Amino acid sequence: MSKKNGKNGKQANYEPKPEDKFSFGLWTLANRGRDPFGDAVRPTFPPNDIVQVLGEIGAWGVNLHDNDLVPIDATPKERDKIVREFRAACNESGVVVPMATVSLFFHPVFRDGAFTANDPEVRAYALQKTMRAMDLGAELGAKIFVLWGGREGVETDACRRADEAVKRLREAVNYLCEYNIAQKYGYRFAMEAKPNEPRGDIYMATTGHYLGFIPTLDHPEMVGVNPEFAHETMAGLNFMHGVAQAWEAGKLFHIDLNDQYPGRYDQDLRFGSANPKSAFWLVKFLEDVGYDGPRHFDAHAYRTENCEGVKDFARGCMRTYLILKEKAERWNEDREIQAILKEISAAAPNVPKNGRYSEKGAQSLLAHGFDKDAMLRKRLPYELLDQLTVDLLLGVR
Ligand code: GCO
Ligand code: MN
Ligand code: MN
Repeated sequence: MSKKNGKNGKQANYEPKPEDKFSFGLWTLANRGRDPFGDAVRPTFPPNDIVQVLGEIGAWGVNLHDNDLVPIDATPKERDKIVREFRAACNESGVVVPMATVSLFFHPVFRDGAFTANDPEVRAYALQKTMRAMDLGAELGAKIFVLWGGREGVETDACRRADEAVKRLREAVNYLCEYNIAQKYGYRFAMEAKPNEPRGDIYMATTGHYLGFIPTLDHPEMVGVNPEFAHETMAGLNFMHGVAQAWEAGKLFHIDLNDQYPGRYDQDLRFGSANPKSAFWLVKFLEDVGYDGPRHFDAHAYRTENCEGVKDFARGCMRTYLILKEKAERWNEDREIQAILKEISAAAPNVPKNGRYSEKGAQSLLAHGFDKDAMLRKRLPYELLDQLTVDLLLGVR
C-alpha cells in the first residue's frame, strides 16, 4: 500500500495510530471461517498471538468475550494463569483492553436465551457467568461492558409473552448495574441490538428499541448502546441515523463497525467494503461530533482467506476508516459544498422565529401569512450536492 500525498500537502499514508482508537474483538481475528454449511478453513489463532498481530498492524485495543480467552470449564488456577499471560502479551504489544463482554449464546445451555430464558436456573447461570466476565474484564482494565442478547429471542411466540422477556431483561440489567456499583468497577454497559440471527427474531431488534428500554432501568446513566453497522443494515435501516440518535441522547458508549448487504445472512464484512457511501456518512458523523470512544471492528475475513488474509482484512478495516476520515475533512473544506449547505438552510427575510413556545410568539405565528409560491421557488440542489459527494468519494474531486 503506497504512501500518497493528500490535499493541502498532508501526508495521507493511512497508517493507524493509537489515538484512532481502533480495536478488534479476539473473536474477529480468531474466526476460522466455520459457517452453517461448512467447517473451519483456518487454524486456531491463539489469543496471545492475536494480540501480537494487533500490535504489529497498529491497532490500539483488543476486546473479548469471557470464553474467547478462558475456556468455559477452566479451573480458577487455569483461569488465573491464562489471564496473567494474556496481560503480559497485551503489555508487550502495547495493546489495551477497552471493552469486555460475555458469551451468552455459544453454549447449548442458552438454547432458549439467557436473561430471558424460561428456565429460572438458566437465568441465574447467565447472571453468574456475566458477573464473572465482568470480573475478568475489570482485571484487564476494561471500562465498557457490552451486552449482546443474541439468543434472547424466539422461533415461536408460543414460548412466552414478549413483554415478560422485556421485564426479565430489565431485572437482569438492573442486577448487573448493582454488581458494578458494589464492586466499584466503573463500567458503562453498552447494549447491542440485532434483529435476527442466531434466533428467528431477537427481542430488542434495533438500537432504537434499546434507547426506549434504557430510561426504564434503575441506573439509566450507567447504560448506553453499542450499535452495529451490519445489524441495522440487516433490518433495512439507515445505520448512521441510529448512531446519531444514540449520540444525541448521550448513549453512544461503543460502536461495532463492519459491513453488510441488506437482505442477506449476517455477513460481518470488512468495514466499508459493501456500502462505502453509507460508511462515509457514518465516519463523517463520528468525526464531526467528536466521538472519542473505541472504533471497534466486529467483522471477519472471507472464508477463502488464509492467516495472511486475516491480516489484510484487519488492515483494510482501519485503512478504509482513515481514507473516509480524510474524505470527510475534504468534504468539510470544500467551498462549493459548504456554499450549498449555507444556501439550503438560509432564512428569507421576515420569517417568524419560533423556537421555544411563548404566548406572544404563538399569536404572531398564527397571524403570519406564508407565501407558499415563494417558498417553493427556493432551490434545494441536493442532486448537485450528492454528485459533488460522489465525485469526492470516487476520487475525481
Ligand atoms: C454478532 C454480534 C457479536 C457481538 C459480540 C459482543 O452478530 O455475532 O455482533 O459479534 O458483537 O458477541 O457481545
Ligand atoms: Mn454482528
Ligand atoms: Mn457486534
